[in-house]
Amino acid sequence: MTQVHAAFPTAEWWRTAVIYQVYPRSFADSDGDGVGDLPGITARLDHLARLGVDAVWLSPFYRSPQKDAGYDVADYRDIDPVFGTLDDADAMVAAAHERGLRVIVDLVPNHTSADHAWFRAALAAAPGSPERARYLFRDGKGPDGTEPPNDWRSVFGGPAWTRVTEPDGTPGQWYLHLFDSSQPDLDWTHPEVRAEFVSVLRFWLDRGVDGFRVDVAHGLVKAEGLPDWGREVEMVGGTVDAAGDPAADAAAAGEDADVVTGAGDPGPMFDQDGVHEIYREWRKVVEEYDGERALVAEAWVEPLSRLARYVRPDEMHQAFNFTFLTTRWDAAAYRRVITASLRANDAVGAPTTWVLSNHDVVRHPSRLGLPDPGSRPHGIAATDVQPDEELGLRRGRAATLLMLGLPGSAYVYQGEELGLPEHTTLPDEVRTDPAFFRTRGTAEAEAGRDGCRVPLPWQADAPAFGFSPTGASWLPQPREWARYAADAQDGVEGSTLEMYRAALRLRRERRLGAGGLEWVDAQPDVVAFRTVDADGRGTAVVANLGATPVPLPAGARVLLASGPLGDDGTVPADTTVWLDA
Ligand code: ISL
Repeated sequence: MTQVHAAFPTAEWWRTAVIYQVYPRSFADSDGDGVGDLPGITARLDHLARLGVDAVWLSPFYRSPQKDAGYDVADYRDIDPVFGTLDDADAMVAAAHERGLRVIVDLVPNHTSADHAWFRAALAAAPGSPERARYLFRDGKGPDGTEPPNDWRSVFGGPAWTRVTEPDGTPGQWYLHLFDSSQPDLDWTHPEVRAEFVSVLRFWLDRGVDGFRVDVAHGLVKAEGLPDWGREVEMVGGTVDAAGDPAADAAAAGEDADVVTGAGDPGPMFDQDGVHEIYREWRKVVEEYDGERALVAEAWVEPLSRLARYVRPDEMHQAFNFTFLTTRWDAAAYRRVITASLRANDAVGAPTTWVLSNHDVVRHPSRLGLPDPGSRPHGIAATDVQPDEELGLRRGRAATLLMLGLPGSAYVYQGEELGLPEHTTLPDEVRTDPAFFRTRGTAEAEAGRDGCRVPLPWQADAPAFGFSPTGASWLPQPREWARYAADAQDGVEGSTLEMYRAALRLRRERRLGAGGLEWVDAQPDVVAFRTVDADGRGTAVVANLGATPVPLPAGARVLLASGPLGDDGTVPADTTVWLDA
């Protein structure tokens, strides 16, 4: 047995928390307009308390034209009418706290919406004006400025620059947007931008929120002079570059090396050293408040040792582990990424996080049901190869029990506790993701992220499966989702919902989040580790990612399994068990 991570006795909540991501548009709709809202969330908090999570992170609910589902914020201090009011937000936070649930809100500092007062003022003002200086306006290249200022591409496809028409009607300057053209990037070298976000942090801290998930945390600072890059950017799965082969990089990394599942070079737009200074300032701000408020980085940065720079003691508290999320269904790859994650975070005294699904990626049961299990397409359309739903669910449950047995903090994306698959046959007419529109008709066409954002099924027999009182739903739900509805799984032995509830109960009772981790010798296709709590109580996790059953250790007492075990005391293919050990 090799110990790679030591147990610790007591801890701040964010070191071990299971955090549930609510995607407000799609969680629960109280007023029947087909879009989820804050009163809907409040009314369903008992589901989360009963599930056994520690905290809730909500994707943006701020005032927004919803060009990127709320990640385009027009007013950081107000709620969009589609989601409710500030009073509704206060009521939601209070109701969560009454149930012992902490609340993390989403902060989007890389860009505002084009509808934000600052950007409107910038458009109305002249080149070189103070109003434009808060964003990244530049003159175009070429004799008439008809070429963009540099060669950067938007993460959502197409150029990262859009040319404006000046107030006098002439073709004018260009502004940078790493995402949609409705999301202009702020200039973080500007003191007013820095001061504004500290003020926004305080606004929400004063209202009692427990922390912030920081969107595109690696993007705020750009390389001086905005130099050309000569490459395409794609944050998940790495950089598209003929010269680089992410798979080969990962293979070359070897058992003990730092692991990457994408390519390393972040380009001049991401992971610049200057971002860390911002988070040091924010850390000081949150520490002025009581109650262990936390900052979480959404940073697509590799390798893991580089990501760990975001969670040094004076920066953020957690960073999403996307290297784990993008790991293929392969036992050796899982062993490598788990070891590398724990080592990298232990080196800076931060907890490791684990995540399999969120609102930007194909839901993990569907990814694991693909011919290349665990690969990550940018959405799945009806014309694409379809995942094997049954196999995917089986592997998805096994992956979940593997994840929830690990020390540190884990994220659960709404609906994964129901085993929900991706909606893989959405008609193009209902899609809303800017990445779909910006890549449409190109060689890089993406179905986009709508398929993981479909409203939740709560009741098998109700209109819109109980998502809304009227049966309205902003995206259509597949008819087959009746069998995934929460009420169809409640109290049903072996259901995915009951598996998540049992796992979270055991995780809490056995303090798995604060446990150490030692690898147990096992067959090549098996991920097997043991964790021991501060009182010496051990739990073993055995995940069989191979095709043939493996025997349980002699005398093992099974605590929980992701699927039926063999009559002969074996762990079948694509199954994870937790053992008292
Ligand atoms: O979703 C992606 C690809 O599938 C990512 O590249 C994603 O764009 C990136 O992780 C940043 O995501 C965050 O910021 C975006 C927003 O669209 C995402 O929903 C959000 O999670 C822009 O604000």
